[in-house]
Amino acid sequence: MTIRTIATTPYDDQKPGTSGLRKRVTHFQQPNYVENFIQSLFDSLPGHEGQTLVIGGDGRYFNDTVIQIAIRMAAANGFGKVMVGQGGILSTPGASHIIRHYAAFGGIVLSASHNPGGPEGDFGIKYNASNGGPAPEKITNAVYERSRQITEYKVVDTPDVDLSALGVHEVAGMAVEVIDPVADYAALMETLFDFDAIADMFASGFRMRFDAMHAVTGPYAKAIIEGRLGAPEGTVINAVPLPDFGDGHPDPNLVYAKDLYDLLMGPDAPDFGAASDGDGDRNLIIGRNRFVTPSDSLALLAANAHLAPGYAKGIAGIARSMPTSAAADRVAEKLGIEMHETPTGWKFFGNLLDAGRVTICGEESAGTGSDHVREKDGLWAVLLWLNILAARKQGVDEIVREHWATYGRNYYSRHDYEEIDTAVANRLMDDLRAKLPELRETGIDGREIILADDFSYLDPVDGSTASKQGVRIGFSDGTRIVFRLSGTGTVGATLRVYIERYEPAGGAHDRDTQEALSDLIALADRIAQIKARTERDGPTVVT
Ligand code: VG1
Ligand code: CO
Repeated sequence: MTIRTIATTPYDDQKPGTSGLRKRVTHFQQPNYVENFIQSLFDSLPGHEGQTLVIGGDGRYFNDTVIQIAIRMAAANGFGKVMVGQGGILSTPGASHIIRHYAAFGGIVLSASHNPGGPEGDFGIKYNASNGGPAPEKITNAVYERSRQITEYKVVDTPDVDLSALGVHEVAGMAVEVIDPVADYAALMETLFDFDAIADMFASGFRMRFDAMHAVTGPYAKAIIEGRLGAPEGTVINAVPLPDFGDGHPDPNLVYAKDLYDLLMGPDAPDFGAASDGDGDRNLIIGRNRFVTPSDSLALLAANAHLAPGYAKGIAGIARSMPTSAAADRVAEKLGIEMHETPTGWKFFGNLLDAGRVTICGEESAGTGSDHVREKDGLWAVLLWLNILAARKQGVDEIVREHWATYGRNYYSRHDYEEIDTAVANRLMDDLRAKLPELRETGIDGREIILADDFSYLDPVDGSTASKQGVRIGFSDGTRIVFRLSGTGTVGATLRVYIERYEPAGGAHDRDTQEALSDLIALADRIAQIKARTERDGPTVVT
């Protein structure tokens, strides 16, 4: 089989963001756009010859096309073997586990995560390294540099591989193994959690709804929750991954999973509700009459993890992204374990996890995970919750209230202004940065500001740094406002404003979140002049 070398010209916009290269499908469909990026990636991975590459995706539109391209290019570039999920399916945490379990060189995950799919939607390509985690910036920067100079790519001329059935194929001398996307992952979950206790809970009438949002978690949740744990059929809804996610927006938040929220707040609410996103790494947790904010969920999972067999020995430490609330910090303090604050994006947790310094990590954007893989893991969070509910024999609401009574409550909300003009967004952030010295000096409304900076991170494991990771303004009572621009959007800019207020143990923990934060929301607008500059009345998404 001859390897063909095809001439190409570079694109100047192949810079991976918070989580891979993410663009409109139509953008990816430009001539050689996919090939350029994949070749730039392979060119930036010394030592890949003869090694195993894992490939899979969340089933969105264009997945099938890109998987075949990636297989042909992997063969031409000298990989020894490709492992690909049946039907092209692998969740992000599932792919992370496969890479680790089979000691693969790395993996390509095709997903734009929570962004909408379909021909008019978004597409994305992520690369995960041999530890199973998202490529660190060292690699993504190299890929970007390479993509600006690329002149040719390599490919073999072979027919499409049939991904519909399990088995091994050969593509130009390279083995392509089509694997069950769920089996290894389900087995891993069984080592971490007390499946018998959870199954008993379902057998005694515990009711749950899991909304897979027509995305990748469907087959995983069906096999584990209904299959192994014996929840009644119909517990998992929207379980078949569709190329356009059933025309939905697979982002498990209070806007796009509103039906689930309404069900859990309604008269016939089940005990527990959960959802996951496009690629299966996020989770939404709602108890009967109790929405659990992701930041609280991180703190609660860390505080109760020892109730699950996989964490019975306790956890080494916790890490959270900077905009995530400080609720988890209080748990770490009480447990006397390490606590780390990292920039947004799972790639920053990898070194801490590899070094064994932290066991549980989380982000306010509904991502939680542990050292079992190197990605956030939606279903893992749901199963840990179920394990905790089974062990404590209490409802979600009761557990959350007890947590606040012990640690205090961090009222928390994120306000997103989506698809705003990029120039306006950049100016807003620049002006905000320029204002910081003055704010530190004078405070605001007579309140002392103890922190006003643009977050920089020094990785304690490898000494790498990341700067300009978000403007934070903090007050002495634990109140904090954070401003940053999204790195996952594909149209214009998205401004994220994160607002947090701490109410100590014994304080008023029953207030409505938006009401409890209303003065800070107004203050954020005054400091950054958001409404005036964006010409918007308010945020497009409130979580
Ligand atoms: C968002 C979230 C971040 C998350 C990232 C990827 O990034 O804020 O916490 O890690 O999405 O999640 P940004 O830059 O738009 O704020 V996913 O589920 O897209 O892999
Ligand atoms: Co995701």
